[in-house]
Amino acid sequence: MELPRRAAGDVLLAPGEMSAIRQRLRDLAPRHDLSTVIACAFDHRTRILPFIYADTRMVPAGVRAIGSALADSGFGKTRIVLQQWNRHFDASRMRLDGRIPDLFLVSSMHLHSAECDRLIQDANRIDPAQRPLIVVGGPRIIYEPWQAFSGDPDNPWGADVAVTGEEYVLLQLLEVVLSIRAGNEPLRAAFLRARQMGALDEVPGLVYSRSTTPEGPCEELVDTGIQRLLGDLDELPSPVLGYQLLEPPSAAATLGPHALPANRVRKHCIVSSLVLTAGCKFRCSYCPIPAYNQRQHRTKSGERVADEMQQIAETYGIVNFFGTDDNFFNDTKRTLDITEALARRVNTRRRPYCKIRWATEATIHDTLRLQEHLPVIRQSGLTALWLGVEDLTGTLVKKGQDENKTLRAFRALRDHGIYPVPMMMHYDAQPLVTWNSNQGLLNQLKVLRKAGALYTQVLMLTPSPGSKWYEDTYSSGLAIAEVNGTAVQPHIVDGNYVVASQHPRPWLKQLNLLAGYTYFFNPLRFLAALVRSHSAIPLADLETRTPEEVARYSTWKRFRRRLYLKARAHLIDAGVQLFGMYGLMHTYRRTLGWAGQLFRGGIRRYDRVPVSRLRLRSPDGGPASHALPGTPGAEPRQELVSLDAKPRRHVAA
Ligand code: B12
Ligand code: SF4
Repeated sequence: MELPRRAAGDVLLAPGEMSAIRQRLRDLAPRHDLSTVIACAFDHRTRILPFIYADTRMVPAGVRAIGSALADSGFGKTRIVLQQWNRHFDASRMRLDGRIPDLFLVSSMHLHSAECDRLIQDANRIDPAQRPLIVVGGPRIIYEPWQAFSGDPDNPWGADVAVTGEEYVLLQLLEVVLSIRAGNEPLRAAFLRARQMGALDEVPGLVYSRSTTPEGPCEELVDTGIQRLLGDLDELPSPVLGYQLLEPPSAAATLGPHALPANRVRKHCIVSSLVLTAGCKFRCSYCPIPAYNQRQHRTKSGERVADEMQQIAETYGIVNFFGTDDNFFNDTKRTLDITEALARRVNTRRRPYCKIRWATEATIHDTLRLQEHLPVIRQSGLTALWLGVEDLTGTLVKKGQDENKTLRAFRALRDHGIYPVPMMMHYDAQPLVTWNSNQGLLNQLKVLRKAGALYTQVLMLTPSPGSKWYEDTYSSGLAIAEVNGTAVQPHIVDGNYVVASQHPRPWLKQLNLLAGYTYFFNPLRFLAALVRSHSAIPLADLETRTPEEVARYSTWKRFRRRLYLKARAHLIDAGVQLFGMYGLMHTYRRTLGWAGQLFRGGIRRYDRVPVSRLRLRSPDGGPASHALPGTPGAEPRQELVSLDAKPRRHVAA
């Protein structure tokens, strides 16, 4: 089920509202010496192809954005802990400036659920009188917020509130809570009062728990509805701030005295992910993105993007960027606004612009549509484009792509100096090899490699919360619940493991994924790449130093530099092959066992979508926006007799 749509005309925040709340909080902040720890949940068992390396060497934009929003609003005493870098972090022992923080925020994707739950449970071990206000958010929570609350009365744990939206929702929540907080009252106590007063119900984008006693187990969840979206992304706080808040990588369970110094950020984070645009005009049935964005396409202005890249490059020395776009080429005017602004600065050939390289995602259809603009797009520094090819024959999904169009798009990109990276999807009906057509997985990989793909990803279709197909994947019996008594755990629901298949031999599908990668990354191809490189495309050997620097070189040094740039452009292909083989070793190590499990059989499938065990309702007792069909709560609400419900004094701060 997709997320429901807000009423027409009430989808976006009023222009200027984001800037206004930031200012209002800045005014409130000096009266509240808040300290915050933001944890990014990360399950290290997920470290395999095709995301190995990108998963740990790029600070996730979500936690960085939340940290930036807090710092920008006057709450600079904030630390971002990445489990990617601090795998032994123990929330029950966290101290910031020698004290337990007031706020503990957890961000998680669905596949990192086990770690997300552990972080919340650790924080729950803190004495309730001192416990921070626990808030969860991120891609996992946006679609299934109830997962942050245990539905097991024998093992109660949970967050205080789940945020099903973006920065604005958190800031609005803070504003409400701080506006009733008395003096040095614990923040969580103020939150509990706000909850009791119904003040949270006016903040769309929250799910909070209710229980009969303040510290008792959660009995039902209240869903305040779908968030309003920020339309103009220029109103967001600068991402530069977030990098100042990172906990240095360590093996310790506790936090260090200081955040990672600016001059050491680049050592650990070589790529900076940046929000440029959000949303996509297509409606692929397996994708939750269009509904999440309420069919909106939101962007930053070109000047703003160029400023952000400049500031990050100058402050931290990071010159590689990844746009978190769903489909960067979605809208011609907006694409050109960003790329032309960047190209203008790159063309000055000044630092840091001459060094900036970036990549993002787009569709084949839109790449062809924007063909004539590829020169300026490349000038902007775009060097690689991830393309949702999925299936060359269009059997699985059609979004304006087929073999001919894909090859045309690849050619156009490469001719203009942009590496195309195909994202493929393997599915039950796709054979490994076919003899008379290009339907087979290896056939398609062969075509794409020949067309110049240096890297690829091949994922198996998996249930994706918030997508049109989500429930069907379960109710049709496609989704596997357990194999041989081993339950399908969230960390393997990432497209790299066969967890939804009606193939009579699902283990074969798992082996097909490995065969696909082995076909693409192998020693023979590495040797071939050394001789006949696919990476030596136009502009791959472009000078990244300023003309003044190069002018100072002697003729010999200039010659050596040219040689180096040419050799580097040539060797990238072989380098990617080596990297692919390294990642493949981890992929074999992790996924081969699952193929074995599937081979042994004993597969039990879901017959319906898993839903919240807890009742989920809207503030007025009606059905909740985030409830899946079958969730308790469709029935009229019975009033909870709550100790919490005792009238309390409304204390204005
Ligand atoms: C970049 C990206 C990656 C990078 C991440 C690298 C990195 N370290 O950052 C790479 C390539 C490694 C990657 C891999 C995968 N990804 Co990915 N990825 C993205 C992408 C395109 C951008 C993520 C991003 O930075 N967004 C921008 C930030 C600002 O948005 P955000 O994270 O959602 O955060 C906002 C809100 O969620 C909220 N928020 C976030 N955290 C918190 C916390 C609190 C307390 C609060 C209040 C709010 C809050 O506020 C933030 C600011 O607006 C998204 C799609 C998208 N457009 O978001 C998919 C996405 C995150 N990926 C997804 C998936 C599924 C995967 C994979 C499993 C592969 C796959 N099957 O597609 C792997 C997992 C790898 C791993 N081991 O972790 C899904 C997650 C779905 C889910 N329900 O969890 C997404 C949403 C795409 C989709 N299908 O919809 N991915
Ligand atoms: S084109 Fe990509 S982002 Fe757009 S709906 Fe399809 S899968 Fe989602």
